[in-house]
Amino acid sequence: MAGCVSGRQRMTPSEALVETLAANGVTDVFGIVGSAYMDALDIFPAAGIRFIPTVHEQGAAHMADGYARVSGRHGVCIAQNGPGVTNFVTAVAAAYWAHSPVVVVTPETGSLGMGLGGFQETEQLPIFSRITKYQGHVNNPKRMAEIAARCFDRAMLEMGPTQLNIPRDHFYGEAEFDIAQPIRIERGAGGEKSLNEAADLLAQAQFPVIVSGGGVVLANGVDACIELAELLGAPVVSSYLHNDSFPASHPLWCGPLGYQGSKAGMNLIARADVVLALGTRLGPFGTLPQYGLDYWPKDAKIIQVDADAKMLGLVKKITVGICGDAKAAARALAERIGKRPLASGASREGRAAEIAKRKAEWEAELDGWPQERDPWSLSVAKDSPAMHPRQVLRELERAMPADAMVSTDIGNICSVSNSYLRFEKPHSFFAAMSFGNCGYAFPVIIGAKLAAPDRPAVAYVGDGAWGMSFGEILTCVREKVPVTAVVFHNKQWGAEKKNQVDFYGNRFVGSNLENPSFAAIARAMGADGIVVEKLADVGTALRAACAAQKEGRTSILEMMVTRELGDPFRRDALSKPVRLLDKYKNFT
Ligand SMILES: Cc1ncc(C[n+]2csc(CCOP(=O)(O)OP(=O)(O)O)c2C)c(N)n1
Ligand SMILES: [Mg+2]
Repeated sequence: MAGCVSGRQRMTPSEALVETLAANGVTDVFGIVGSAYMDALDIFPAAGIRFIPTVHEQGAAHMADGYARVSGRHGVCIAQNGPGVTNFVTAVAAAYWAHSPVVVVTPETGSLGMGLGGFQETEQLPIFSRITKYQGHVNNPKRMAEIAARCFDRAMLEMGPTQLNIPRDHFYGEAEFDIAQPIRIERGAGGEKSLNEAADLLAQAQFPVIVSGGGVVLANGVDACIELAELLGAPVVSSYLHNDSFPASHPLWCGPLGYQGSKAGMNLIARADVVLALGTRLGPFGTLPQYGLDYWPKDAKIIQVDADAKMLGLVKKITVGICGDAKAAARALAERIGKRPLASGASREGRAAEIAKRKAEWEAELDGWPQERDPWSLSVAKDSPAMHPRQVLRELERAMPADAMVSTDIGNICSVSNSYLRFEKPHSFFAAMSFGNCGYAFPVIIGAKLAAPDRPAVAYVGDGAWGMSFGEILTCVREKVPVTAVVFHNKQWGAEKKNQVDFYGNRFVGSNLENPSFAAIARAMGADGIVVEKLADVGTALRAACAAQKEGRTSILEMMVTRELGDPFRRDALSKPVRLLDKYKNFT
């Protein structure tokens, strides 16, 4: 890379670290300033690296995650040893389950003081041991470049966060360093035998269905997935929260599986005799029954493709497991079946008609489902002037710019949005994924916007989660990163309240919220704050906010919605309360 040092040279460990960042193409690092690494921070600008100071370190690591998810490049964050570093934890766990190549740089108490309980001391390796793919500890300053480079390589190799732990005294000194060029390992399509077996199964299938997962997005394999689907005339469903893994306008697109997913997709996969699970670990939460439909086809033969061999057959029984890159595997399978007679060929038109019919039914059902119909929702919406969440989500869907990036938080309304969020291109949808932490969406979209400044950036956030994350408005304003947050103001921690409605006799412990005007707070912080109370204004507000991003303006759209609640997250995981003590006998 131009401007980077190459070959063996004498430098300081700080210089070796910064040169390794530069050698890996790093141009942005998120964090909060700290003495522990100030010696390296001081030369970031000279190395062409922008430091983005955030409000909270959790925000910094989420931003690194969003940055990585849209760009496919590393996201990098850094913080002060001790409290700065422990503030990263939740966001690193989220990035782990989002498969994001985030390099978490964690300066540590100095090696000569470690264990003495001086200041800002904690053992930082155990804390991250289960939420990183690799932990590099700079045990000697002379190894700074080597270990830093390995953290960057492993984050890409294993598609997940890595930790670079540096005792703070190890930034200083002098040594000879080699700045390594990045090692990027090409993944192949998978083993010959398993690909041949999979091709046989696909060729013999009467009703093949493809599940397109996050691995398809990571591998830039959407085109290969389309090619294979078209060869087979196979319906394509997206795995849970990977709605951007297949273009929604394609006739074979059937929408996402999982919580609040597409009934069309669920009904079609239920018919499959062969399922090709392409680039998905088939996570347990993503295939649970929904809407009373236990749709997973238990007798179907399952072909699973995943770049991580450990995921093959982990959750669902499989017939063939292929350890490979989703794009390369799809191409290899298409090549193998391209010229063969396909058992599904004769029924291709019938299948196309069935896909179209199921999709039309689902769209009609969504159109005729303006509000939730359970007794709780009907009672709270009855005399409320506020908007129905489902109608707001439909309006937002219609007004969403074509190339928008959307992040979603983990509340009830954000979850219902799964039915309404459709995308034409990959690297567009950044949901909170399996870690499911409140407070994910807003900082993630800020990171995404930094990586893709020309794309409209929109976060969907519940009012509870907004309380956790709105501080980062300051980052948008200070650093001029214009985004749009859509805040669903329903005065409750709705997703959890739903459990109290369903299981705990409407006893609302801790789930009601008193809120100030979020729009007024946004304005006080230097952003635009808009209260939206009428359905007719929803689309206009979103379009205007996305346009305002071009002028550098961040907007908070405060959507005043009713307290109605969609289906719960975890019907599977709760049971009716049992009380044995007399004093609690009414709490059932
Ligand atoms: C960090 C964190 N704390 C708590 C939870 C548990 N939780 C899941 S959803 C939810 C409620 C979200 O409320 P809100 O953001 O207002 O969205 P709503 O459900 O009202 O649409 C809570 C508290 C969580 N997932 N993450
Ligand atoms: Mg809420």
